[in-house]
Amino acid sequence: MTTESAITHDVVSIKQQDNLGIITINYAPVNALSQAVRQGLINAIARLEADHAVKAIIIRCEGRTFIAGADIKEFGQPPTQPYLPDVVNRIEACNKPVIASLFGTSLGGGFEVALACHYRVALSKAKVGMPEVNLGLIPGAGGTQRLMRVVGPEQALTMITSGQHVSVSTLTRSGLFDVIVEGNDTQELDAQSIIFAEQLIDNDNLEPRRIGEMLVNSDGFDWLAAKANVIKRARGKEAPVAAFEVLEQTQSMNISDGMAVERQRFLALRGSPQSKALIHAFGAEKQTSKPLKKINADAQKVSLVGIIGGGNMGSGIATSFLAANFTVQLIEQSSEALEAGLGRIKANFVSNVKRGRMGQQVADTCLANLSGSVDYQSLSECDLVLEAVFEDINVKKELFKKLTSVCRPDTVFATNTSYLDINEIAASISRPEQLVGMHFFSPANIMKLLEIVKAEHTSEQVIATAMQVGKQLKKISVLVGVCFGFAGNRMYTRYGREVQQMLLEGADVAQIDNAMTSWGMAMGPLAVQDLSGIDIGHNARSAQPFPAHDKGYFRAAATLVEAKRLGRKTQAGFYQYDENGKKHAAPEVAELLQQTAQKLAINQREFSDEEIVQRALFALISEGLSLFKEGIVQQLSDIDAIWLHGYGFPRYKGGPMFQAKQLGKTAVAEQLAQLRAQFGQQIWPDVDLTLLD
Ligand code: 3H9
Repeated sequence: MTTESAITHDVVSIKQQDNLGIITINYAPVNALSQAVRQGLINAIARLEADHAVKAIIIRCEGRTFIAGADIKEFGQPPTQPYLPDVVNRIEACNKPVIASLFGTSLGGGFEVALACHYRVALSKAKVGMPEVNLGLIPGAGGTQRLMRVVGPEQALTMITSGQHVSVSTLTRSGLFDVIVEGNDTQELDAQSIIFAEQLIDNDNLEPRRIGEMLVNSDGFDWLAAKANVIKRARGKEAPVAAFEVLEQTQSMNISDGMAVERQRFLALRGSPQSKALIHAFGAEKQTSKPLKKINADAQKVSLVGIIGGGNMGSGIATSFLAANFTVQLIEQSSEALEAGLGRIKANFVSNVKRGRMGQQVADTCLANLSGSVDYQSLSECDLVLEAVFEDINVKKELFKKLTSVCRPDTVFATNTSYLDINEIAASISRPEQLVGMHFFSPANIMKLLEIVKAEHTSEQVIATAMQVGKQLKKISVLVGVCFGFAGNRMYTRYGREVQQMLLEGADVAQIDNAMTSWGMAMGPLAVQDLSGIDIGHNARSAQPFPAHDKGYFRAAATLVEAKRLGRKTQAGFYQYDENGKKHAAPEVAELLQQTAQKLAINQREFSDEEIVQRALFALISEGLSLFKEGIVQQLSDIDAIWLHGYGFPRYKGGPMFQAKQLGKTAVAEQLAQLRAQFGQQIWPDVDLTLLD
């Protein structure tokens, strides 16, 4: 006969089932280790330990996951008792066997709790990991110590310094799990956890097995080589290097000394600028799905998607949709172009499989949802039709006119334009409320950023639908308004303009790129120009005369285009490229730029790296503040999310607007005033600095 009793607290409850004590954490959304959860765990362990009827204890969670880590919401505040290291030590010290029941994602502090338990039962589809480095931290509650004891320093280092979530099914031989339950069924997990606990009791195997009492086996591990590797991969991030140092320093220590070293490093990192920036980045991403002006409509259901244009962009977008299980109808102008487009999509899936992004079976299932046609009529039943054709406003107007006659009245129309005026396109069709911008970034199947562009008449329901689709595509979807370049490219233009100006003022090509990459940008701005083709932006700009107020405006690019140096494709741009594509300095570029500077009466001088970074960063800050003021973005953090995911801004610097806030209103005001005095109001306009409050 089964006897049961239960005590329910807010977030941690205890149920007694025969001689088992079952602790349940129920703290939505991800059972993070808030103060209440930590206190609840301590109380529950103490209570069950004191209860003579209880022989073994299970820690399990309700909801979508086992504990996903420390509560990030508490990170801005001073630590409160009970501290997590004390909680995990209390669990490990328990004199009855404690079993963790793992599903979902057991991350950071959650994984540390699991490692402090004496046994672990996990679903094979569950994931575990120490993602603290992604927040500029190292594990701070024994994670470095206990993980290293179980899996050895090599695997512990890989997991801790990469921050990756690792599937339990790939860790079957790691020694981390005592039972792996196939699949993803949490009821089955509960049942198997109970069976495992009962077996311990039946076999009188009640002596807790503590990881903290194990020794670290570092035999044959090359710490020196590992260090070089960690530093190389860290690319300026402090936390992975700190994690390495803690592991190396503590490998022979007992658990309590090791945890003391770990804790000290954890606390030092907790207040660091990098950690603050990374925590901000995490929040900024989550915030993109919560625009300040609430969207007052429900999303329409989208499953059949038409994509017009199978070039690089269109095929990348189609790949993205297929990978998210949408059905895609690709449209091209001719059967040859269609074949080529379908071929590109298939090649993307081949690459996905080759790079381990998905298995062959999943790729095949996705591709089974792809078809193509040269006939627009085949789009008649689509829920969403997205165009990725040539950037010509008249072509796009014609296209949407055709779509309004072919598609259902409720079909959502999306344009992937990067710069064109969506209001103008919308005004030319009979259903302007159905048109939205969905601006993907190239390669669209890889880049996480998606700008959802709300035009003047776009309906709330269409916005809700586009945002929902973005979420299904697993993109960082940011709602923006219409202006030239929307949020990201408008700022990118301003950034590029500043770099161009500095070139004319005498800053060296390689110096600019090196200064920016050393600061953390993924690529130098001029190497990017060479890659994308200097003529592309130049041709787009040449529809307008050079602005009278801005004599340096993209003149460096114009100079190079005149000299037929178009970038990598001509093996000559801001750099020279050899036949293997290797980049070299091009002294003639400096001469060409010097001549242009002379013609424009711009004096050349030397620059420091610091000045280069400052000018580029302040250009972004200034434009970002204007965008926010104009309402193109609804929250400053959206700009950061855009720059982190679309333009290679270093995540550990948080984004341009985070940088502005860190510098503070006064410092930003001073810098902008200086630049305004030097270059004029039109280039460095007044901005509303109260927006930084
Ligand atoms: C740590 O543990 C330090 C310790 O070593 C030492 C301490 C002493 N806290 O991403 P989603 C929220 S460091 C609070 O949309 P998904 C999130 O904001 C921590 N809240 O869902 C969102 O809220 P909202 C180590 C959290 O299914 C909601 O949950 N842990 C936390 O795509 C859903 O999130 C991490 O770094 C948290 N820790 O992904 C884990 N985590 O709905 C970071 C999430 O209001 N989290 N939320 O917007 C993740 O990687 C993903 O959120 C997760 C779920 C995989 C868990």
